[in-house]
Amino acid sequence: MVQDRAAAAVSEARQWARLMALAEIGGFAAGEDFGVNRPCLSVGDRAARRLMIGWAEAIGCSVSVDAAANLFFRREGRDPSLAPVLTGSHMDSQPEGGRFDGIWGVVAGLEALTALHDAGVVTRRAVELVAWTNEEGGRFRPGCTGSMPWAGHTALAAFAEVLDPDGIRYGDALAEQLALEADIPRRGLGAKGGITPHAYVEAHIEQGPILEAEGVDIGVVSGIQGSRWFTVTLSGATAHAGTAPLRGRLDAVQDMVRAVVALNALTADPSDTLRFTVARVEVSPNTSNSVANRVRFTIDLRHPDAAVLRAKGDAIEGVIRGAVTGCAVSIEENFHAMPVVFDPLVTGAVAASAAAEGLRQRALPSGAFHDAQFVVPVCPTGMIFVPSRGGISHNPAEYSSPAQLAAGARVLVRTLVTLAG
Ligand code: HGY
Ligand code: MN
Ligand code: MN
Repeated sequence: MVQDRAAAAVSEARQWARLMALAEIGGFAAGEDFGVNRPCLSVGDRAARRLMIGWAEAIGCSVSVDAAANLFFRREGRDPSLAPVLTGSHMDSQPEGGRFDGIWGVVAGLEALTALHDAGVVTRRAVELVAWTNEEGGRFRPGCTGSMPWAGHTALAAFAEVLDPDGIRYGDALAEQLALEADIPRRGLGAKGGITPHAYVEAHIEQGPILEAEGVDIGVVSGIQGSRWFTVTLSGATAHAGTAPLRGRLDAVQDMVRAVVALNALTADPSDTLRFTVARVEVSPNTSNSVANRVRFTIDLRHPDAAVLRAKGDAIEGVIRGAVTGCAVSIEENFHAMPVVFDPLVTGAVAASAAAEGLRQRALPSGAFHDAQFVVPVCPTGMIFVPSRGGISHNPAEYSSPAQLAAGARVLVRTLVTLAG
């Protein structure tokens, strides 16, 4: 079988060496761990992209970039008139991220293309690899600002005015990136502007504990739970911490506490299925002896059931307004990803590929969102998971072994050959 030849050409050592080379860009030691801080549209991001471009061009791939700065690598198939099969993930990391989240899926895609090249396998359909812009939403909120415009879910212009912590506009950071990559050929933005793929499969670390706990090698991902992100701004009045009576203060921190306590009650879930996180808080004037007149905090709400996600998310504003005692409230929803179910065309190919490799597999949903979530309405979509040590991610201790990642790459190349013919 052609799939066997392609899988046999996957190199565990080459894939690991590339991952470690990329981890050096923005890498930092954290105790005995090694983390990565490589924000999207940064100097480090551009250096990592150049590294990928060099490796891809060495095996004859053509390179292109679209208006959202999504970066594409294309390996021609026998019939250029056919829609390509697309694989990919993201290269940006969390500020205290690990060496595998996102970037492994891109390197695994390159490993698959390299294996096809080395094995002399030419598929019927072209195979394309994409590095999506800003999946994490760490530097610029929200995430997936590359895949959402590509999929037609949200217009690229909607993100232009988003500011990073240094006050840089997303639109300016994007323009700078595209100017510095002016030597790279352009392609139309989006499945409509470019070429609608025949299918999409994304390889990613699980970022959860299930595969490791059950001794399973490959996760055949069934779908992704829904995520909704909100930014809440409470506006009060600053005052002297020593002289202003507590009665009558418009204290934005105290009102945030009241709001979060009320939201904890709204989102309480004995089954521990719902995910509610407040993790980014900006306070001003942010001095110990002036009452805070403004607090901006984020809400990350997730659930696999669309009805629950809608009901709980829609209740947030009323709960906050009912809990605060004096501050003005403004709330903005800036990420709205409803749950998705992956297509049997892809999940079936992943399961068959894992079986052909003699690997232990199981179906499971993804707790983390991914660019794949937005590709679902465009073409048949699926994902491949490999185990994460201790289920740890978004943390320098994030780890998957060279062997686990090579098994994932062999399943990926088999899946791509099956889908591309
Ligand atoms: O937050 C997420 O789920 C993704 O890992 N960025
Ligand atoms: Mn990721
Ligand atoms: Mn992530």
